[in-house]
Amino acid sequence: MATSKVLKVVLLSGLLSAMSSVAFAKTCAVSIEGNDQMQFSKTSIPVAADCTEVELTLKHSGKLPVTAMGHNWVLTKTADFQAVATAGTSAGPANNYVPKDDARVIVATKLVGGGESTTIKFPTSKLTKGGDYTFFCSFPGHWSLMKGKLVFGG
Ligand SMILES: [Cu+2]
Repeated sequence: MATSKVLKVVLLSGLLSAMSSVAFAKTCAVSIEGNDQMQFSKTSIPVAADCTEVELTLKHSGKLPVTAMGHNWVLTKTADFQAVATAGTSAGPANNYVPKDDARVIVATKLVGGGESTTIKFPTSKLTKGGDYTFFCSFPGHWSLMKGKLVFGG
């Protein structure tokens, strides 16, 4: 008797969570390329207001190795961007040029070299609609050129 009641509750809550994920979850895929000329293919990445998750793919369309022309994709508030980029240089290649355990880093991919790509997912709950966010490559010397704005729900 008690067991079947528990079972019903478990089944019902499972059904409800399945329904809510169907109704509300929306993964939005975005992609960007980096090349051997130290350039990103985009200076702005729009993310629609109803996206609950972003699936970002960074592709290195060049040929140079990661040690010479590595690219990553790091997202911070625009106000934090320069300080995090500088800290990333200090963090060095062993940390993908991203400061470790730094709360200012919203999300960061690994470094990729020519011909490689990487995909990362992050929830938009980490973002505020209309907030000012900058994405950049934190490889030393790249972030003055390789940067742009991520616009969530703008
Ligand atoms: Cu780069």
